[in-house]
Amino acid sequence: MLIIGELINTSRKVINEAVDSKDEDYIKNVALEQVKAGADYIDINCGTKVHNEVETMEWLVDTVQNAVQVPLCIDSPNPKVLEAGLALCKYGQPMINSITGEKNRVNNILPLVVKYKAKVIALCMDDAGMPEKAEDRLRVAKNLHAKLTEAGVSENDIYFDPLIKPISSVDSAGLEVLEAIKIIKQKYPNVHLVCGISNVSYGLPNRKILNRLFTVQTMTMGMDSYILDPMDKGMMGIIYASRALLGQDPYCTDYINAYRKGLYEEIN
Ligand code: THG
Repeated sequence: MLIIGELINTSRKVINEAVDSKDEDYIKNVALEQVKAGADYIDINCGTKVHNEVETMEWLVDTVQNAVQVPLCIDSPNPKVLEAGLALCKYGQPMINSITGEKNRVNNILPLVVKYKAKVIALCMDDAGMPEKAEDRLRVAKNLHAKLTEAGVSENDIYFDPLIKPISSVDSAGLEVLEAIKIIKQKYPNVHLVCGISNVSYGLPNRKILNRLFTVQTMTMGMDSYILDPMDKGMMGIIYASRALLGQDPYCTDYINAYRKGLYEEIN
């Protein structure tokens, strides 16, 4: 299970302001708090900075690494931004977020995965666009699996993202993702599955309940990594409990230790 902390994203107003004012202390603190809360990787996304995304990524990577010594998840569709971030990564194995089945992205990003020996998030979309059905996702996953493994990428470094769409726009969006996880895991038992969970609840009230329940449902189907807010102690409790219930936490050691450290919320 990898927890990828999502909070350093310039689509969030607080981060956008900290980047604009070069507030290093603010960014460092958000990185540190996420690691203390249990994040294994820190995602860095400055996609809203269309005119200086490369420079912003470089500044954020350096700033975060001045606060924490954890690996980073460099989040951009742009190969130049990815390479700028990767070149500065100092701690552990970096993660590329993301490649897709689109010709351009495969041509430009696959060489970076190999060069930096990175883990890679592979979005289940291609030149045909966003997937609808579970089978559409499997088709893209097959194509990407072939290209990645032929290039020498180990299955253990591949994280398929089925792409979560809001259930407020398509009733069956959640169900198709659950089915996709099942059939991708059936075909490729050694790859990983990851997602940004909060898309599922977009446009609806009381989003946390949907995000938390969908985390349990996707874990049950075999998803094993999440891009989320690790400071959400309710969510972290659900993840620790769900791992233990699914037999992924021998002797419930992590569940107990995280409880003792106060890493998740107690429910009365
Ligand atoms: N898959 C992959 N990468 C991703 C995503 C995904 N990267 C970006 C995103 N989705 C995950 N990251 C975030 C970061 C912040 C927020 C949501 C997802 C966030 N959203 C606020 C909300 O939902 O209410 C709105 C922003 C605000 O604070 O103003 O904080 O799916 N591979």
